[in-house]
Formats: sequence, structure tokens, C-alpha cells
Amino acid sequence: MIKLRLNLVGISLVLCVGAAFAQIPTVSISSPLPGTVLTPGQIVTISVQSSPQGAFQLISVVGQSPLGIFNANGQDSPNFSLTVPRTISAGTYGLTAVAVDRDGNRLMSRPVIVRIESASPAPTMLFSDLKYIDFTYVGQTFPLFASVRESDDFDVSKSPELRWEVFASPATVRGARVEALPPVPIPSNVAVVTPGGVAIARQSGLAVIRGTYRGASVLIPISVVASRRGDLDGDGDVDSDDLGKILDSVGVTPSGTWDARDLNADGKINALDTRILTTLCSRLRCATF
Ligand SMILES: [Ca+2]
Ligand SMILES: [Ca+2]
Repeated sequence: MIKLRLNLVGISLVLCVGAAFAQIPTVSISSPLPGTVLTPGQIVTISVQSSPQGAFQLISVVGQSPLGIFNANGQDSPNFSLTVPRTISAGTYGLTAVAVDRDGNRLMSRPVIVRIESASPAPTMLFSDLKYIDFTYVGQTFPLFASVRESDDFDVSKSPELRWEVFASPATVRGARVEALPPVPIPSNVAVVTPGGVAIARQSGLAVIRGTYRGASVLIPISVVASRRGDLDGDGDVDSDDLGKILDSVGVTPSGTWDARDLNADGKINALDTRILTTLCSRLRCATF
């Protein structure tokens, strides 16, 4: 009797060890994450993970109607491209992966619940507090802002959908308001805008920075003064005011090879540049008057 019980214990131990080493087949949706918010017309990648490798002959994703069904044969980790139907109603929808193994057995993942929100209407106008930017030296930088409402309570400055471009200015007068660009605007090198939305003056001249967000746009005229070397405030002379601008920038990385503060173009703004500036001063001892 005791022996039998021991034998039973022995068998159960063997089974446990065996189960620990056998890989349990799994299938799951790794993307989108539960709770992801989607809008009609949006394209989203559905990623499925399964194991062990080669266990399944078919992996499908069943989307709650009307999201649709997607199938992949013989892939362990298929990706599917889902376009959210434009006619879908707002609400929550489930996505479930279904895997069929070599013996025809079906395995289902935990459903991923996504939320569909009705698409906000495209804005008709884009706004910026910046009516005009007057760069006083080449290399000067200026962060750009945009919002879809006149008060900046709906800031879209960090949106990946916001795009800044620099075009030649149709206005010839510095500070002139620009109402519209030509149908085919000409790109300009007067300034560049970094992917983070910072405008950098690159050469003297007039230009227009255009911000575009979901079809709405805003125009910001800019000027970069044709200044003499060392004239960093653009007032036509080189004096202690300009020296102050370099002193304020010591240790700052130049915004580019064109940066007017890096007077010896060595990629640094330091004491050497301040010393060069003092040799460029219009008056004795860099006097302002
Ligand atoms: Ca000056
Ligand atoms: Ca330098």
C-alpha cells in the first residue's frame, strides 16, 4: 500500500518534471496595446507573437466587426495592417489572435480591447503668436509655436503632424505681413527649421516660414539682417552690446558652421571669439557711442 502511494508520488513527480520542460504553445497580440485610441481612417499595425517556433500552421487576427479578419500561413509572428473603417462607430472593439497548430487544434489569445474615437474635424486655421521674426545674426535660433485656436490652449507645436518649411518671401519689405505664398512656393535657405521646431537663421535675407497642420497653415515672415561681421544685434555697428551677446553664448554649441557668434569658425563659442570681436569693434574700447 505504502509502495503504491510512493509509486503514485513518483509518477506525479515525473509528470511535473516533464511538463516543466515541454514548451506551452502561446499566442498573443503585442501591438496595439490594450486601451490604444484609434480614429477612423487610421492605419495601425497589428503584431502577433507565438511560440514555440513553427508550432502553428495558421495565425489569424479576428477583429470585432467591422474591423475584419486577417490571416497568415506558416508565420510565427505575423504583422497585419489594419485600416480603421471610416464608417465605424465610436466605442470599444476587441482584437483576438487565433492560432491553429499542426494537428488542427485552435488556441486563442487574450483579446486586446482598443478604443475608437470619432475623428476630430480638421482645423480650418492655424495660429502662431509669432507675427514676425527678426533675426539679428546668422546662427540665431528661435523656437516656433502653433496652435489650432487663437488662444494657444490647443498647442500643436509638438505634434508629428505639424510641418515647418521655409520659402522665399513674396514681400520685399522687412516686417511686411505675408497673406499668401505663390501656388508653387520657392524653397529658401535664409533659415532652416529643425525637426524639433526651432528656426535657425542661416543667411541674410527675407523669407517666410510656413507651418502646416492637417491642411491648415500659418505664415510667419522672417528677416535675417545683412549684418557686418561681429554685429550680432543687427544695429549696423560692432560694440559692447555685441560683445555681450558673445559673452552670453560662451560655452554654447554653435547652431551650425554659419553661426555668426563663432567668429573663428572652430565649432566653439569661447574666449577666442570674444577676443576677435574686440578687434572688430567700430569704436575705441568697443564703446557703444
Ligand atoms: Ca551691433
Ligand atoms: Ca569659435
